[in-house]
Amino acid sequence: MFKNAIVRIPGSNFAEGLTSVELGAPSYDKVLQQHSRYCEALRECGLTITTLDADLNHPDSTFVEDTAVLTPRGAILTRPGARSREGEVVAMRQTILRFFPMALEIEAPGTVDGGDICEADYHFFLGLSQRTNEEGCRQLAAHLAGQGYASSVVDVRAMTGILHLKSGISYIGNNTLVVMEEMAENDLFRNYEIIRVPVEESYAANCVRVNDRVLVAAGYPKLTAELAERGFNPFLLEMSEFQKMDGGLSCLSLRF
Ligand code: CIR
Repeated sequence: MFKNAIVRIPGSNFAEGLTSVELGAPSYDKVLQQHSRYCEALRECGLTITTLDADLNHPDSTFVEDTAVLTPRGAILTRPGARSREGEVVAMRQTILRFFPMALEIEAPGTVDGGDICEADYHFFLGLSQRTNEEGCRQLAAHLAGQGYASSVVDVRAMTGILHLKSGISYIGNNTLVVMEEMAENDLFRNYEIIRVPVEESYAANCVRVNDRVLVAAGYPKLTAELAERGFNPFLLEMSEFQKMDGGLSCLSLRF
């Protein structure tokens, strides 16, 4: 069960953040509306939200998930792989120390984006990506081992369609992974129930279990129906403006 979430209001320069997709520029009004609805959804799932002010020095800073890995046993601050995002961790540290007695860190030359880290109960999948490097995975695996967690590395560097591991897989509890088609056969996932996301719905593979609900991007009927059929309770949220900046549902909050 999660009790808390940390979010950050998108800044007016949100559209100046990094993106690899060509879906047009996000509308700031819609960004704020979608963000506000996302926060309401987290509240409806029972979470208490800590809302940080917009940070105009970091246009991508609303994607707070990338700055930390929070487990029931402790906090680990990351070292984001994009230069323009490194400074986001400084501001997040103070917030995290309000909830956790201390925070471990990833040190140079290691890089880790929280979007690459998929927690599946006591096992963590660490995405080796354009943002998270081998040294980052090594340091994070050691920190997690110190907390009693096992981990394995999933190399997604050759998968150009996704930014982070969690753009392609999500753990939604009940030993179930939601996995985009391209990764569904990966042997590392063999001990899990797999919900395959059809190619045309790949964006929706980034979904988030929050207590009794699973947050899912709106507009992906096949995945939504399959989740419902399997007894999960989907909560649909419009994500169009975040998708334009390579963002998904998980990256908009840190949950713990
Ligand atoms: C970036 O490129 O860093 C941001 N525009 C998007 C980050 C999305 N984060 C995530 O999926 N965890």
